[in-house]
Amino acid sequence: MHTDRNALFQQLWRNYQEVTPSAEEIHRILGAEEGQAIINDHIALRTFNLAPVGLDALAEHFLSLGYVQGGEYHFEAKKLYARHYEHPDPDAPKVFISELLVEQCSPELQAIVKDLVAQVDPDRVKADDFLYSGRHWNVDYQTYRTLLEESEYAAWMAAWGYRANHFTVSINHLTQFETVPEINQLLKDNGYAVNASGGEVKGSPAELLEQSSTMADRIPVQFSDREETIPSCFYEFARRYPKTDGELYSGFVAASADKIFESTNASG
Ligand code: OOG
Ligand code: NI
Repeated sequence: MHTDRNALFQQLWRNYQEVTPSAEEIHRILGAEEGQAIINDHIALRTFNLAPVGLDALAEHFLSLGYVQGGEYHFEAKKLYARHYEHPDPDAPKVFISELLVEQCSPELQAIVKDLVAQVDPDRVKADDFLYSGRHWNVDYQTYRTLLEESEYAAWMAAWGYRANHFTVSINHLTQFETVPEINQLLKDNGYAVNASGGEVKGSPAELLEQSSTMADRIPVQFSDREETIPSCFYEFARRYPKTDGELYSGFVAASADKIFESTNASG
C-alpha cells in the first residue's frame, strides 16, 4: 500500500496517460487556457467482485491513506455495484470504485472471469503498485469478443486490468470555464467526441452534480494471440453545486454514472 497519496495519484496518472493520449492533450488545452494547475474531482477504478480483487480489496489502498467510505450505487442492468470514497482533505480526489457482480452473469462469462482472476497473485493485490499494474492474466482476442457481447465492462476489465479508468477535471476549480456545456464545446472544437448517451450533460443543478466525458481513446492492445485496437480510457469533467449547508455535494448520481460507464463502449 502507498503511504504517500500524491505519489499514488501521480503513478495512476502516468499509467493512465500511457493509454489515454487525449487526456494529456486536453489537459494541455485547458492548462493553456487556464495557466494554472488542473484539480481532479475524482478518479474511477473497475474490478470483478471475486476474491482477491473485489471492490473492498481496491478500497483498502485508499482507506490506508485516510479515505472514508461515502455513498453506494447500484446498476441493475449492467450488473454493477459501486461505492465512492472521499478524504477529509478537500483537495484529495474522490475515488469511485465499481465491481461486476459476476454471479449474476452467464455461466460462460463466469467461467472466463474466474479463470482470469485465478491468475492474479493474491499477495500482489496489496502491493503499492497494484492499482496501476494493468492485466494479470492471459486473454486472447476471441475471449475479449465473447465478453464484449455480454458486458462491455467485463471486456474492458479483461483487456486493461488494473488502472484508472478515468480522471475527472473539477470544473469548479477552473477560472476560464464555468459550465459543462462550455467544456463540451471546447472538446468538440478540438475534435474530441463527447459521450452523448443520455445527453451530453449528465445530471443537473437539482442533483447537485453535472458531468460530461469524452469517448475513450482507441489504443492497440496486445492480446495473447494478436494485437487489436480497442477503447481504452476517457477523460471526465464535473461541476458540483452546494448543498443547503453551503458545502459542495460530494456524492455521485447513479443515473449519470450509468451513462458514463458507456464512455468505454465500442460505439457511442
Ligand atoms: C465509472 C462510471 C461512473 C461517475 O463519475 O459517475 C463515473 C466507470 O466508467 O468506471 O465515473
Ligand atoms: Ni467519473
